[in-house]
Amino acid sequence: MPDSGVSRVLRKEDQRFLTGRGHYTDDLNRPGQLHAVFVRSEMAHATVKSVSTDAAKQAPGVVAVFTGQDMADDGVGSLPCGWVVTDKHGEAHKAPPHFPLVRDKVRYVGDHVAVVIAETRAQAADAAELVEVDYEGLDANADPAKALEGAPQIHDEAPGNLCFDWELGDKAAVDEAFSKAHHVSRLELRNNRLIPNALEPRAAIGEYDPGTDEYTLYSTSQNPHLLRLILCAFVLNLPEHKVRIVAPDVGGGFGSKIYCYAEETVCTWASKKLNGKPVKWTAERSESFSSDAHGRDHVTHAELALDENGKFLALKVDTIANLGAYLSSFATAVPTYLYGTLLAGQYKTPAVHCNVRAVFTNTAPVDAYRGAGRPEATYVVERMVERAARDMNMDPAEIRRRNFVQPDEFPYQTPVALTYDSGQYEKALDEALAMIDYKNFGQRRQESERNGKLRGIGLSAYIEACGIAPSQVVGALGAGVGLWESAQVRFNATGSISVFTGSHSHGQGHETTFAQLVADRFGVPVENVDVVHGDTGRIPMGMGTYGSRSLAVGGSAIVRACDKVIEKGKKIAAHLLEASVDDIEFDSGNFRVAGTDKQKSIGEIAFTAYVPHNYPEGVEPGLDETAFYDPANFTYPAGVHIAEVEIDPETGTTRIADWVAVDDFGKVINPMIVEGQVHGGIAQGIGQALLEEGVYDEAGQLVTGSYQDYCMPRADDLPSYRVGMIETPCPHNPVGAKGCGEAGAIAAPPALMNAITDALGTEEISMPATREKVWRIARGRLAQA
Ligand code: MCN
Repeated sequence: MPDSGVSRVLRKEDQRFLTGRGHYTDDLNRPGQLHAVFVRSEMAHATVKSVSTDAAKQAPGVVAVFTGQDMADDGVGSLPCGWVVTDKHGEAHKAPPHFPLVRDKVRYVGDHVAVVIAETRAQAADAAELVEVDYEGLDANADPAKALEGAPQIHDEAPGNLCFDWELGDKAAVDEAFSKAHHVSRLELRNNRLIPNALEPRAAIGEYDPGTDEYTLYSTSQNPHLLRLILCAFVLNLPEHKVRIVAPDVGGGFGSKIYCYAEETVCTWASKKLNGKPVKWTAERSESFSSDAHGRDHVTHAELALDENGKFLALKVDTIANLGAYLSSFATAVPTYLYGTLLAGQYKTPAVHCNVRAVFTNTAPVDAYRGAGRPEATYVVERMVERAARDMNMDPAEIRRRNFVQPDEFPYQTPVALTYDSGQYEKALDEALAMIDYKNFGQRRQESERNGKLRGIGLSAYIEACGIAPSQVVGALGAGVGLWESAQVRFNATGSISVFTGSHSHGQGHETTFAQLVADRFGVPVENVDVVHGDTGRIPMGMGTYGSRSLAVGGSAIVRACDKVIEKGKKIAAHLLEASVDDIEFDSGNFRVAGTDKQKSIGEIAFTAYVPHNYPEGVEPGLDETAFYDPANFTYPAGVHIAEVEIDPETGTTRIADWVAVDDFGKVINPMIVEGQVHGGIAQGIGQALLEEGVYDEAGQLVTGSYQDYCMPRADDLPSYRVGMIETPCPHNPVGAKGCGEAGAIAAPPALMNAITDALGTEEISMPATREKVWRIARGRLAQA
């Protein structure tokens, strides 16, 4: 029996990852390669009066020094400036250009002023210090809340630093509901800026071949095909067939490696300038802090209107979203299509209105970071719901239960554009409550109090829209683009199978789970299946990995391609078995004439397909099929996480006493990998709630530019999670799966903050709930007692 299908198959990729044999971009060295080091702005905002490169050019080993003017002279364009967002006045978002090397101004600390290219990295780094930049300093602003209030103007193209003023939902209906409400709960929330910290920093090698006029870019990209498309169509203006992008093993991305960045663009362009010498760049960790796209950074005022029974009548949300100094590739989509649309949560709130003003500040660009918009939305909804329960003296589980969309109400049209496909929200809640022994929480709280500790419990009933992005749905929202995925499934003559996917695995274990999917479909051992990804030279056009789309969209494309292989296999089998195609059934790896024991294995059929001495007329040789899958809808994973904390008022330490998660990812292919995804996501969510914050000072200097100041969660900050799962299959994709890759990061912050605010007895604490903040409040509470 094949060991495929739904099972805890150990990761195939561990063979190389756990034995140190992975091949990451920085492991690659091309013959004759040179090294690039970027001269970065130390100023948050300044006019660049001149850049003197003479001394650097004379330094040992230096081959070239380039500035923005050199790129401008070559006609290099702007990096991409976001999906189109049409604001509430019908205007497209303001899209000031973002050149890979600056031309006149720097706008954040870390901005790219020049690049030095030398024979060794050390030589390039030494010479970079010799580049003299004459700056005329300008006032800076890093605070999104101040950006619209007379802060220094950052781009001429965006008056008042406003990129767009966008709304979603029926404002009149919301106002009407508020006017009749029995109770209105209010909250001011700050969703703290996060700095992604993948294990492997970004890296790139650009290599031009003057003989063939072809470019190869090795890059730590999550989506090599999209990167190629953007580079060719918008930035470098190259013919796509002359550009190959290879994203080999990539050590984590969490969204931060989706974008088209300055560095890879410069390496590709510079290699041609240098007559085909490969140009390599690998970020230092401090460069990652200052110039990877950051995440979150919202300031929000929210109000929830309720009737006397705790039923939600309407939700009103007003958000300022920080986009940083320039638009990163997908930045505009995050606080709009991925945020406003999720504000209904799991609830039947009849009216929702959301207004988002997105602003420029003198900070690193902000884009998608694990969850991207959906953690921000869930944070608003779940903090708000908990607040309302406390205001109305209701049980937080009960208030949710009263408002959940019920299983028989799907497909459910929310007031904010999305149509949820399926779910069992109450079932997840009940299981989570049982797992954490909710009904006896009061006893545990008393016990903690006897020991001088404060105990709290917090719920988070999250929903997310994964499987980005159904063309129909995002097209209807005005985004103008949709995202599908491709797959090619090739049976080789000797029976092994090569699967080529446009999804990219950078920690998610696709080489295992996609192989399981195929092995299951064909009834063959999982070892027979090899998954190839991350190389535009080997794979049909693809769209890459983000938005927990790979199984739901990429996996669906694979299943479609498998089904085409089976259909063709039936024709060959019918010929060999001298039967009608309509009589051939395929099951467990064999093509059988229905009702008989006449059969051929899929291996025999593959061999016949390539060695066609006995081949059906009119059928092409080969067993190699391609499919493109554009999803009909998002998938809507959902679940309930509950955190229980115990706070020591003497030290401000928050101990996570328990954590249960009951998630619904539809059909699960590999529970072990899925649990790992949930664990990792929760760790990131706990990091956001307790420890992490990207901080700029008033002058726009990054205060948290290293691990000394930016606090990542460590093993002893994290509890042992208890994970449960329920399964409501996705009704519209052939796998039945919903995405799992972001759930933990979405669910965790409100669960933990609800628990902490429950323990402290106040909502007046923002993320991260550091020891100092907690200590001050807890001490104050003790003093009052
Ligand atoms: N899976 C499954 N059954 C399901 C759903 C998923 O077996 N019902 C499996 C999939 O086949 C895949 C994994 O779980 O092996 C994650 O699948 P999916 O939810 O489709 O997410 P993606 O593969 O598209 O990964 C993207 C997602 C995102 S958006 C971020 S951010 C993130 C994440 O995955 N970044 C990660 N997890 C990460 N994990 C690691 N190690 N590194 C990152 O950078």
